[in-house]
Amino acid sequence: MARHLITSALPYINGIKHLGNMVGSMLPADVYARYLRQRGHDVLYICATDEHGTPAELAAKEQGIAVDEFCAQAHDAQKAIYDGFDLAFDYFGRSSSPQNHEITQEIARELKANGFIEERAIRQVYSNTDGRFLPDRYIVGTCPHCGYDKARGDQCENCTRVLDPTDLIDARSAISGSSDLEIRETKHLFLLQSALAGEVEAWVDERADNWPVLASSIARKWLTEGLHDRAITRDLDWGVPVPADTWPDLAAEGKVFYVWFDAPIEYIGATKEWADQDPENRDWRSWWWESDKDVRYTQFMGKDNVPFHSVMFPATQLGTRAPWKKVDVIKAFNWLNYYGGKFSTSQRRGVFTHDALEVLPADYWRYFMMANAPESDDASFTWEHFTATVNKDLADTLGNFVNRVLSFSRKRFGDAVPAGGEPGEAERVLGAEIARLLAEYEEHMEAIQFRKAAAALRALWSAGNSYLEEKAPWLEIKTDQDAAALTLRTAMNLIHLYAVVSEPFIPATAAAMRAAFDLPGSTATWVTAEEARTLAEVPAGTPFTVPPVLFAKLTDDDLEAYKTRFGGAE
Ligand code: B3M
Ligand code: ZN
Repeated sequence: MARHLITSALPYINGIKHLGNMVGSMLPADVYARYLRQRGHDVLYICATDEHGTPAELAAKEQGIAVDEFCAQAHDAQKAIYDGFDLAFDYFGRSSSPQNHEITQEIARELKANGFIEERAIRQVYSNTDGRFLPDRYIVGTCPHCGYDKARGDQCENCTRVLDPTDLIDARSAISGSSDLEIRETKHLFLLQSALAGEVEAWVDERADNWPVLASSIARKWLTEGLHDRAITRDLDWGVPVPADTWPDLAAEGKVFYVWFDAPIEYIGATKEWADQDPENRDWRSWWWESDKDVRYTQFMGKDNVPFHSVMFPATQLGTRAPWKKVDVIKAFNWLNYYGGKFSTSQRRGVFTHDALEVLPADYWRYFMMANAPESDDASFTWEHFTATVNKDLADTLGNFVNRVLSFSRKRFGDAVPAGGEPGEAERVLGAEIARLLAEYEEHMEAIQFRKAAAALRALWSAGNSYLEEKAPWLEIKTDQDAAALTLRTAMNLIHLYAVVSEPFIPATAAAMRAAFDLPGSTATWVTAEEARTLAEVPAGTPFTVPPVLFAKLTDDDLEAYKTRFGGAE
């Protein structure tokens, strides 16, 4: 069994994330990690809050608290929400950790020793009104490439191009809105990406063919545009300080590393945080050393993050000349829109993760989001689509099946799986269909194709319904008790199979389904093709209980209430 290192893009510390953030990073990573664990692989799923940079500084200022205190609180608030979504991280760290400081500084020293970091005097935007240099996110203006008028100094979120603040047309301060800006000279560290371009390109060529096309096309586009040297320090109070032993003058000026320099390094930093809190995890480097050929590293992220992960972070890693493990597969996502427009954190448009959990339990969201993941294209969230999907797939196809089978059997045969009857042609056909669909489901999960995997899972649920309708145990029971018992026992075996294989998508419901059967000693975490064909893992006589309704059916009134509460549907 392989070892799988999995990371999802680090949620920025500032503000609660919306469903669009969740669907493109943490949730799919969790679904994949759960699946691989169930298949018996050794999985390490690492994530963290991305805590440095200006937005954190400003948010703290606004709340009148110190920035470290702000980050500690915001980290806990985000972590609580992710627990609510049942995200089973092996570790959820913080990019402001001492471990990340140490590793980031070490990597910078190595890059310098290898000639890939250089000190340069640059002319930078200074805001007279704000009395400070303006780091890139705090300059806004018009994108020179696509004309979008709210482009930030580091990246245009419309065309995803990476920018330099001085590229912007009609630049203004995002803090004060002032355009009283001037250019002043100051020294910064530059990562000489141009010197690493050939190596990065060779590295991308070697593996990008195995990446889903969204990620490989963005990486290639970026390489074609050319790799430029980039400033990797900023004039901020909050961040990983430039190490004084290596750059005493810049350290004295209080320069810190640019947030996008230390954030990907936190994937490594958080692994060390994980190791430091438990002596059992001390071999953390074995997850990150290239010589450990059995580790397969998969990253999950929204498409705007791809350039940093496919090119900039690999350049950083390559430039150290240390054998850092580099990503094997980048799984990227398009945007999830809200009624055709963007989810927006600043305008509070859309559904935010804490509100989502207030409305309905995690599994409703997890299933809907993954079944409609923006994999090949942007996708749109609407409450109409959400409620229709919940009602059809979760309430009718899965939930109703489970409750109907278990309640009916209890009423007619009591609290144990009924005995009687011998599997016949209908069960043989069903078993073959279940085995075929299970193989399909596995294939899509291995390929990290969530929409297709969810469709296969839904087909597994539907197959149970078709079988039940065809056999109609409520009619069989009138003439042939054994026939009805066979049908119900087979259906209960399906429920148990659903409990096992649905876990990556709907872990809480899966646990409830599994707990319905009193099967001591049943530790299997997956279903073999043979078990799928025979559907006999839950033998006659197994005691069971009827779980409470698994998924509530959402009414027209619910739909209206959601639309009123969340708006944006006009
Ligand atoms: N924090 C995503 C963002 O804030 C960014 C991801 C970092 S992954 C190393 O846009
Ligand atoms: Zn643009």
